[in-house]
Parts: sequence; structure tokens; C-alpha cells
Amino acid sequence: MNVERYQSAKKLYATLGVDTDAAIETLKNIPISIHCWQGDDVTGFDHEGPLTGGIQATGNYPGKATNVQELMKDLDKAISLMPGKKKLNLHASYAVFEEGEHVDRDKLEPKHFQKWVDFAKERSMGIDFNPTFFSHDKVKDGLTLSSPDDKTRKFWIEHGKACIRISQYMAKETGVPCIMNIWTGDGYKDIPADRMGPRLRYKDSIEQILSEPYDKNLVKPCVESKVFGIGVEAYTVGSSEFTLSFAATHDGCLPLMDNGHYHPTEFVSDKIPSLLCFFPEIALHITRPVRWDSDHVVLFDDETKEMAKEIVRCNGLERVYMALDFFDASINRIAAWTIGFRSWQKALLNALCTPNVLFTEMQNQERLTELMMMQEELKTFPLGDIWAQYCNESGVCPDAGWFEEIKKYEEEVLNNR
Ligand code: RNT
Ligand code: ZN
Repeated sequence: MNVERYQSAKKLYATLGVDTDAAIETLKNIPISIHCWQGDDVTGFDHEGPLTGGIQATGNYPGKATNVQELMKDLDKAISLMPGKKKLNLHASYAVFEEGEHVDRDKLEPKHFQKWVDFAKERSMGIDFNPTFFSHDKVKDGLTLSSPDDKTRKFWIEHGKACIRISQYMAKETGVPCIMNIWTGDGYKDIPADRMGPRLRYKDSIEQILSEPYDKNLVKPCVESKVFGIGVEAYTVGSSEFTLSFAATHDGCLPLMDNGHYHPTEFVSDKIPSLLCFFPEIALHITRPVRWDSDHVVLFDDETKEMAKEIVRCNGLERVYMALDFFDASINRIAAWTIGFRSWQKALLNALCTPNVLFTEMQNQERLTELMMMQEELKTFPLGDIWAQYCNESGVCPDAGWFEEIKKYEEEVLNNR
């Protein structure tokens, strides 16, 4: 039955010049980075105390992971329900210490991530890494790399440098380049007296971090911008203009766009082709902002589809590093991971099954009425049948059946925590 449905869908797409077999093969090899922090509401293992830095995970669904074993187990469950190629995305706050050991963030070493490296290698995944400039007592007055206090700034610069060394270790061990993303929640709740000073200090701090020697083929640093955060409503040091300009003027540094980090009327889908005109490579955090940077689970919605389409039709699959970034504590966390990952994959499949050559031709020949008509017709094409084929070939459940696994895991594992 499934096979027949795939065959008929394939024929239909072929009438528009779309090769669905090729689309499926391509999708199998696109790595998507899975953020470990959905599993524990961005808590991490290296500190007590709340999540800070202008971000917030809301909800208290039972069963959150409270240690590395639980988090790994949950990740494994989620991964088993996702088709396609995965990469692991870690934060420095997920360092694993020996019994009784505690190392502050400026002194972290590769060995504190060895367990994660083993985990990734056993599953043939690369790793992306993030220094953690939040949820820590050395965040002074909400500031880290832009702090006017030299001791504070020095501490966080040392943290960044340690993370470069750890990223290089991860890349060497896994054989896959490590995307190292710098994001801070630095900013002010109310109107500052000096907007440039913090930015000059932030610039200098990132430059010092990047002065740590590393192999540019192994470590790819990026800078993530943000428009505002909770408690940081008036001014963000790492604004869009700041990070874009930084990346543009520092060889090897990539801009990272998180689609929750712009004004609600701005679209990252439109920004992707703009940046690809200038940067050899860019990075993305894929999320779903609801009115603000709420980090809801990614869905197969219009803007998600549009972002995927831009990557595909700009021939950007090799130039855009894709990572998921959401954290919902109000629903089953493993289901959240799975829904978000599968949604982004569907968006990529949808993009790969779009007749981009044909549509571009229509645009260039001013056949805009026809283009609008065809874009609408395509919306009701049987993408679900292509998706089912892709899932079957990838050895995962193509339909809602995967949720049975979630229910079972919740009953047997999560509810006993
Ligand atoms: C916060 C940024 C940042 C974090 C993660 C945990 O607004 O999006 O990327 O979500 O680093
Ligand atoms: Zn982000």
C-alpha cells in the first residue's frame, strides 16, 4: 500500500520535474544538530540555581533528565524516532565531572566532555559546542564578555578560550568540524547611558577568545545575535548589526541567526539568501517564536518551510549549519525533540520536492500569475507519501505510531524519576 502510494506520488512530482528519489537520498545526508538542552530545560550539570540570561523554559512536565545518564538515555530514545543524519549540540554547562570534582568554567578541559565524545562517536555523530555565558554566579549585573569589571570579563574570556580547545578536541575525535557558537544575554533592562562601550568590550573579548590557536577546518566559531531578552528589554550588546559586522570583519567567524531573535515582523527566511551573498558559510538556530523568543517546538509551519526552501534553492545545504534550539518544559520533552526534529526534516523534504528550477524560470519570465497558481497547487501535493517512504527507508515509524514509544517510555522511565 505504502509502496503504491509512493509510486503514484513520485509520478505526480515528476510531472513538475522533481525527482523524489533524489530528494530522499539528499535528505538522508544532511546533518541536523540536536540541542541537548531540550532534555533538562537548559539546566545543565555544573551549577545550582536558576536558568538566567534572559531566557526561560516554562512548564514542569514530569520526568526531566537530572544527570548525564538520564539525558543520554532520553536522547537515545528521541534519536531512535528521528529519520536522517544527526549531530549533537552541547553547552559547556553539560560538563561531566568525577565524583566530588568541580571545575569552574574558565578551567574546563576536554576530559570533562569525554563521556559526550564517546556517546557521539558510538552513534557516528559530530558535535557542536557552546560556551555557557549564563546561569552562573560570575555573570555580574547581567554582563559577561561586555562587563566593565576586568575580573569578570577575564573570567568569561578564559571560558571562551577553554571552549575553543574543547571544540577542537571534539572535532578531532569525531572527525567532524565543530561549530562553536558564542551567545551572551548581556544587556540592560532600561535605557543605558553608553551603548558603544559594552559593544567595544564585547568585540575585544571575542577577539581575545578567537586568538586562542585553533584549526579553522576543525573549529568554526560563530556569533549569535539577539534583539532582546527577559529583563534585558532596552538594550542587547550582541545585536544583529553587531554580530553581522563582527562576522564580516573576522576571517573564519560565521554569523548565526536564531529565528526567535528578531522583531516578529522580520523573517529569517529572507535573511538567509542575503547572507549567502556575502558569507561562505552561515549557521542557524531553528526555533519557533510565539510573540517573543519563546522557544516553542518547531512545527511544519509556513516560515519553517520557507527557511528550508531558501537553503535548498540557494544551493546552501553545504554552506548552512543547521541546529535546533527550543525548550518546552510543559510537554513530554522527548516528544518535543522528536516533533521538532521531524518537522525540520519535513520542511527540508518539502523544499527538496519543490520545482525550484521551474519556479525560478516563471519568475524570470514574468509569469507571476502562473507562479502563484502553481505554488498554491503544490501545497496539496502528496508530500506525506514521500515522507513515509523516507521514514521507511530510514528505519523509523512514518506516522503517529512513534508516539506509542513515547507513552511507553513515559510510563516505564520518566514517571519513575
Ligand atoms: C538564547 C539563544 C541561545 C540559547 C542556547 C541555550 O536566546 O537562542 O542560543 O537558546 O544557547
Ligand atoms: Zn539560539
